[in-house]
Parts: sequence; structure tokens; C-alpha cells
Amino acid sequence: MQQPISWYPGHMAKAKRLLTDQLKRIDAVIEICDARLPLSSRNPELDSLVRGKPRVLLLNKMDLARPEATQAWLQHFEAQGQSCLAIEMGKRRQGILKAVVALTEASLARSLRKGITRPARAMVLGVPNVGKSTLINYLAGRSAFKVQDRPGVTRAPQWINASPSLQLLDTPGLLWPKLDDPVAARRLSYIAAVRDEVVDVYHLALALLDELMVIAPQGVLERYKLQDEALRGQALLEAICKNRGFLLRGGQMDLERGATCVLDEFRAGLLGRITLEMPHDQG
Ligand SMILES: Nc1nc2c(ncn2[C@@H]2O[C@H](COP(=O)(O)OP(=O)(O)O)[C@@H](O)[C@H]2O)c(=O)[nH]1
Ligand SMILES: [Mg+2]
Repeated sequence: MQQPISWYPGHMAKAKRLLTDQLKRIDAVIEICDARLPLSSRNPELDSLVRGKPRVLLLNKMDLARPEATQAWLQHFEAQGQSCLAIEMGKRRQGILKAVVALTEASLARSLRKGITRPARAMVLGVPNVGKSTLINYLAGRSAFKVQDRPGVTRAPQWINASPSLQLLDTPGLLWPKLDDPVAARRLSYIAAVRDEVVDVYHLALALLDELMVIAPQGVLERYKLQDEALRGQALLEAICKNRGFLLRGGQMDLERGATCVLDEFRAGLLGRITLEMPHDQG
């Protein structure tokens, strides 16, 4: 498979500079990852970047992940002493606000000792497509609000009132995804954290189907009305094309269209609620 290259060292350096600058202004970090990929959708450099700033980890898109797997991940992170919460679009507003504000108590108390009473300040951080803008808009209560998150957009920081006691930086901190690890890079492509133009959809869909036939075959078999559980590789993709009637002139299967369909339907949760990695997968 082609390597999905959409981040260059220059991009990463710029994102890092921007982040370091923003960190000075905040009391806490709201890190978002994708509940389907709690390992691969995090940036391993974040620990050293945030340098001890209090942090809550939100496992977003829990509606797309397997509930028992999400519970296992929460227990895993809690056991590490990490504040964490599973969330999905448009839900748990109070829970999120409470978890963030709890992290900022020490920092606000320090301000108070200097005679300053102020709301807590936090920023949302994560790799592309985990739901940063969606969360900021939700907490800000303005669905029409457009959030900028291209790396390198420099301007004066704007604050949004999420509640009387919490302000959010309106620009999410964009982290580069973990692309040096081929397994993580491939899984990030499954969830569209890496753009499709830079990967080969045929090979990507085959790799995804390969994983799904191990961890969640039922969703695939039911969705495409397949009888043969042993189908793998191109034969499986062909059966899916056949089910959907994706034919080219001359009667050949339109594998590209089938591959795009599988990826789209997986991303939309139509193959079931699937978590691609578990805590014990960590090597
Ligand atoms: N199913 C589902 N989709 C979500 C959720 N949160 C965000 N999304 C979708 O994920 C995509 C990326 O969200 P966005 O906020 O733009 O991500 P960002 O790149 O991190 O800012 C959008 O299509 C959102 O509608 C969620 O909790 N569940
Ligand atoms: Mg965004």
C-alpha cells in the first residue's frame, strides 16, 4: 500500500510551535481521540508537548465504537490515573464541562491568591477528523460557528464562553497523526484521519475487510448479504460488488467503487459498532 503522506516535517514543526505558544494561555487541555482507535488516533508526542498541563482525554464517536471495548479503554486509562470520558456528538455537555473545570481548580486557586477571579481556560487538541470542531461548536452552543483548524493560521487567540466558568480557545490544536507506524497509519486511513486521495482505496478496503473479518465479520456478512464466511481479499470485495450491482461495461466488477463503498459504510457505522484496537494490543 502507498504511504499516506499528507504531513511534512515543516507542517509538524509549525503545529508544534503554535501549540507551545497556545499552551501558555490555558489551564487545561482537552485531548480528543477516536473511540474506535484509542491507540492510533493519539499523538505520542503530546505527553512531552503539554508538559504536565492537566488533561482530560475524550474518547469521541463512541456511537461508532463497540460499547464493551469503550468501557475497557476507559478502565485502562483510569488505571493509569488519566482523567477520561467517552462522548459522542451533541451529548454529555455537563459531564465534559465538569471534567474540564475539575482539572483547573489548582490553577484558578493560584490566580485567586493573587487576587484574580477568572474563568478557566482550555483548548481542544487532537489529530485530524476526531471531532475537534464539532466539540467546540457544541460546547460553544453555536452550530453555525466555523472553526479554523489549519496548521499555521496565526492570529490573536479568540475565546469562546463554554460556560460562565470555562472559556475555550476557538482554534483547535491540530496534532499530526502517527504515520511512522504503518499499522497506525493504515487504521487512521480507515477512519479518514488521513485523506483518501493519498491512499489507494482498493488496498485500503482490502486491508480493512481483512481486519473486519477477524474482529467483526457479522457486520460485513449481514450488510452485503454474504453466505460464505471464508471469503477474503479480492474475492470478498467482488462478492460485495456483486451484491451492490457495481459492474463495469463488459461485466467486470467495479472494484474501486466497491472499495469506496466499504470505506464509506464503515466510516458511517453501517457495518456495526466496531473498535479496531484494544488495550491489550499495545506491544
Ligand atoms: N458518528 C459521529 N461522528 C462525529 C462525531 N463527532 C464528530 N463527528 C463527525 O466527524 C467528522 C469530523 O469532525 P470535525 O469536528 O470536523 O473533526 P476535526 O477535524 O477534528 O475538527 C465530521 O463529519 C463530524 O460530523 C461523533 O461523536 N459521532
Ligand atoms: Mg476541524
